Amino acid sequence: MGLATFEATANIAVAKYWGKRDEKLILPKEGSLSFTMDDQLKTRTSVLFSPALKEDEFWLNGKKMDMADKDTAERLQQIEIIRQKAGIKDKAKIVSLNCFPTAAGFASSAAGLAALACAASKAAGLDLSTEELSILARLGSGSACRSVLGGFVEWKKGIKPDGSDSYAEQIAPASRWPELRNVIAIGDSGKKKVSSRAGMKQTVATSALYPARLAYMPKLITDMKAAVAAKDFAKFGELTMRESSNMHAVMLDTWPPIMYLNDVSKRIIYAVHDYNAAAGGIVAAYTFDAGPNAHVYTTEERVPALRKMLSEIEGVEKTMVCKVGEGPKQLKEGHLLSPDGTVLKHRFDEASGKIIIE
Ligand code: 2P0
Repeated sequence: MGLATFEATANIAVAKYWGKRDEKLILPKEGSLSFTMDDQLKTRTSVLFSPALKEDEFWLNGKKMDMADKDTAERLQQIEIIRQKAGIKDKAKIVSLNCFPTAAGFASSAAGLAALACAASKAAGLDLSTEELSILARLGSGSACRSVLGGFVEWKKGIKPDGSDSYAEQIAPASRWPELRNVIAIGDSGKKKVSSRAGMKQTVATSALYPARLAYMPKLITDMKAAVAAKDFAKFGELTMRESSNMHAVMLDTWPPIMYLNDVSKRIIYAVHDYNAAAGGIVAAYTFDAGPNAHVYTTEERVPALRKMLSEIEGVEKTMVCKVGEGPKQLKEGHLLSPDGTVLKHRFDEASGKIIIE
């Protein structure tokens, strides 16, 4: 009980979550599948529960957040549940640092809220199952429920109104497909115009194509799991690209329309198809989230050529290569605050990829 620090990483979905059946409990209309990424896309979060604290405090990327803000309060609803589970009344101090560009289509909220579930429950003296951690993380952000596990992960939509059966499970560990890579092509790291939360709500309310998407997803998930189990990249790749397009189609069909893909994204789509045609089969597969950056899944031996091809596309500013990651880990040192509640001066040094604590 007291202070705990965890790191969790982003996950990039291949069968995507876009739409809720319950806004408060963050229950999805359909299941989804993702790979958890390695620690190049990570959040470190330290949590302290202490009777000495007068109020809950949340620091994100070095800035104290306004706890009266509705969005912040919603995202932190798991803290009160953790207090109830632990039977404590202590206030919490949360310090979180994202080590990658926030709000640019990277699922920074997923890594952050998964790290929060792990750190806060441990700091409160709880030893929770991955199902319980996944449910807590889900209450902060849907996709976060998948980041409490490493490898290939399924978020089961569940059918119960209380959400107790809506959590993530590992389908295969990272070691199942160790040669799988995500080559990320970053063209625009600016803040997105429509948040995922607002965008998906609008899609559910207005898109005439959305029911067709929901009807196709159960088979997609079955087929995708089979393709991963067989390590059948060609099948996995085709399903991944078609699914990305399906989600972006319902986004465009939303009223008013939502468009996360830009001209750079479209150039990448065409270039990957040309690349696959030259290779004589599907060896690279793009997927785009709620942003214009491409996540191009491929296998290790293809990375140098694919990375070169992507970096030469007009508008691509940076590429990075991620492996599949192992999931959250607890840190015994490198806390972002001290046991007396002092927030330590900290920053992410992009050049070295390290967190500097002074
Ligand atoms: C996903 N996305 O499956 C999909 C693909 C974006 C596109 O999950 O409202 O930040 O906090 O539950 O999890 C982004 O949505 O939304 C997302 P909330 P979240 O990764």
